[in-house]
Amino acid sequence: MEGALIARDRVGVQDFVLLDSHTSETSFLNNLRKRYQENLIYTYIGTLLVSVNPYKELDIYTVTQMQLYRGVNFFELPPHLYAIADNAYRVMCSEYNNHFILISGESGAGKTEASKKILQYYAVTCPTTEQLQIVRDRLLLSNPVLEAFGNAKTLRNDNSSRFGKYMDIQFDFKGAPVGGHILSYLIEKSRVVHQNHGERNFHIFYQLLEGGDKDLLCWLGLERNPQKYAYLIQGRCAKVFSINDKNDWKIVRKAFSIIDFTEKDLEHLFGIVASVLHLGNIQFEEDSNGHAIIRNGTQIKWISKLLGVHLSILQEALTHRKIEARSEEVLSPLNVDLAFYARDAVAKAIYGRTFTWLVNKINGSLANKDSTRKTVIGLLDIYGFEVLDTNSFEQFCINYCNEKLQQLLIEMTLKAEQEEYELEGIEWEPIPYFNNKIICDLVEQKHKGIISILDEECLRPGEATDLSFLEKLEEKVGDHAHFVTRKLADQKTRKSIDWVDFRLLHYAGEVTYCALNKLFSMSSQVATQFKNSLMSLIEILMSKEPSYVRCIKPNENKEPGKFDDFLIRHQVKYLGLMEHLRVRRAGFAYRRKYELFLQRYKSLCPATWPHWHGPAAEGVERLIKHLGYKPEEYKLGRTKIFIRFPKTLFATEDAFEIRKHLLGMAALEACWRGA
Ligand code: AD9
Ligand code: MG
Repeated sequence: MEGALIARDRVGVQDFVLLDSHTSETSFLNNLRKRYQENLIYTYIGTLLVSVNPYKELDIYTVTQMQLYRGVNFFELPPHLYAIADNAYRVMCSEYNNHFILISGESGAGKTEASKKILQYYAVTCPTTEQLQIVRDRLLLSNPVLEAFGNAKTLRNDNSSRFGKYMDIQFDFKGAPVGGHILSYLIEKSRVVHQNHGERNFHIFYQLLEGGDKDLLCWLGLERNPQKYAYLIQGRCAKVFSINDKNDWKIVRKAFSIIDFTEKDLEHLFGIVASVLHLGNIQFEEDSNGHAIIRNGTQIKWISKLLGVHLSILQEALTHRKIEARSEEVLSPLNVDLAFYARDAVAKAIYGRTFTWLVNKINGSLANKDSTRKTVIGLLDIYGFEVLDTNSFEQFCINYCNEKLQQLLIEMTLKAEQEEYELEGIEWEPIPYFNNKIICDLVEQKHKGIISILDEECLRPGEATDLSFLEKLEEKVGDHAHFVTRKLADQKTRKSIDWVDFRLLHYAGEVTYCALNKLFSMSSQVATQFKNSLMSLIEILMSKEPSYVRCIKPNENKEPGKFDDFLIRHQVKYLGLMEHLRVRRAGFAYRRKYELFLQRYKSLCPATWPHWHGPAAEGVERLIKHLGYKPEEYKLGRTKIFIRFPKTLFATEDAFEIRKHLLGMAALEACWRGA
């Protein structure tokens, strides 16, 4: 018993619910730190998994480990992603219902890695046939392709997802993965034409230049050196120590061939990637009328060839805009500034559409055509909450998305908890918690929310400006507790206010968004579409059984083993982990189905050992009577035993450890005697 206690002291408890001391943030953090220092990156709060990014390879994702977790009850083994994955899978198979695993946390916390590990777990442990191998491979290989086009190096993460991803894995009645479907959310297109210092464009550009063979580059009119391309050098870090573009290119090329892309598809695809690079190098100059004309003819010829668009149409598109006058379309020439703007808009649009095409194409190859009923496990891996030096419309969308997921989690965990008590006939007092619905409403409410105000402003073409948008915001939501405007321009010294911003107090922290350069007023449709797609995502999720993984980023430097107390405490706070723990502990810290409880501890009572033949509930009653549980320590529900104090279960666990030890000795003794 002493041994068990010492071990627990060193490595902490594997379920926060079992923390002995009161539920203070400090003891929570101490437990997390202790475990992290022992490379134990996973800890439960009941059935929710908390994961702290180790920033180093751990030996816990081997096939042997996967097999260890396969088909084993949730709490029987140390906390792991595999336990979460396996639990969802087993419940899906036995109850034939749909599940999702929501992986959340800020940028760089480990969401994408977690989702890939879960997918690998299913690929390795689920039954399959030779025929289904291809589906399995495609599911796995869709990742490198989407990451090449949708991920990029940012200051926070060398492989940051710049799009949201929801992937359904479909299973047949035998539990074999037979297909999949991916929904993608708002790719950060602005990155195609602009990157902040220390950041890169999407991986694919660098992969193509580093890895593409000579003939391919020649055919695309590209040079190998990324420094030659304006769209690749703004962040001044084309080379990244942790990224091997050449190798990644090989992986992506191979993946393409498995996911059913023909050579013709790839020709088009790389042609588009290359034409984006050529576009970035197009320069304009002024003609004698002050109109923009294209300066470098070679680039535009390459684009025309690669996109298959006639040269004159392309030139026109970059230097003119169409306006409607008296129901006629008239071409109006652009000045140089607007032409640069048009060029970037074309590059972003091309890339955005290509990404959508890519997702559709992958979906085509993952589609399962047979019409028998399938169950699904959905994996949600969205870009994490982020605060940059300059936060624009895209950060607004990313952070709003995280706000929505937090809302979903709050509703579903609290709801599930309350329902469970109700279902089991146990009394329950709700726990106060911060509900971020108020912030979601601020953003999305009809007529009154920020997105609606944006829409309204955009219905006043010619009149609306970023400033008028901000004034409207101030008028309509100015006194909202989570909204602050800040007029940066000093009205006394400047004639006009030329830029302003507003600040939102998100659940995860304050973010100042700039409404500079018409970023906001040009994005109305996008915001509404994004809002609608999130609403339908939430609907999809609400119809499924949830599991949660909460990822924590341990430090800002991507450094292994460094546990930054301040940073982690902040995440523990805003992720609502303490509240989650309190809810778990308020009524009853621990609950288990009678059958499982009896199965684990039956050796502790002569009446139930080695077999109990009556109903499990009665067996449990006998067992806990024998163990001396006091009436205030537990409640018996309809199908489960609820244990109020962790120490009760601890004592039982310790007794079980000793018993196991003794039984082991006895078995050994019997063995010796037999010999
Ligand atoms: V973002 O919101 O897309 O910017 P994520 O997805 O949360 O972010 P990601 O999974 O990409 O973060 O993890 C960031 C990096 O941390 C990875 O590239 C790995 O280097 C590292 N990481 C994350 N999880 C693990 C792990 N379980 N084991 C080892 C890890 N390294
Ligand atoms: Mg990610």
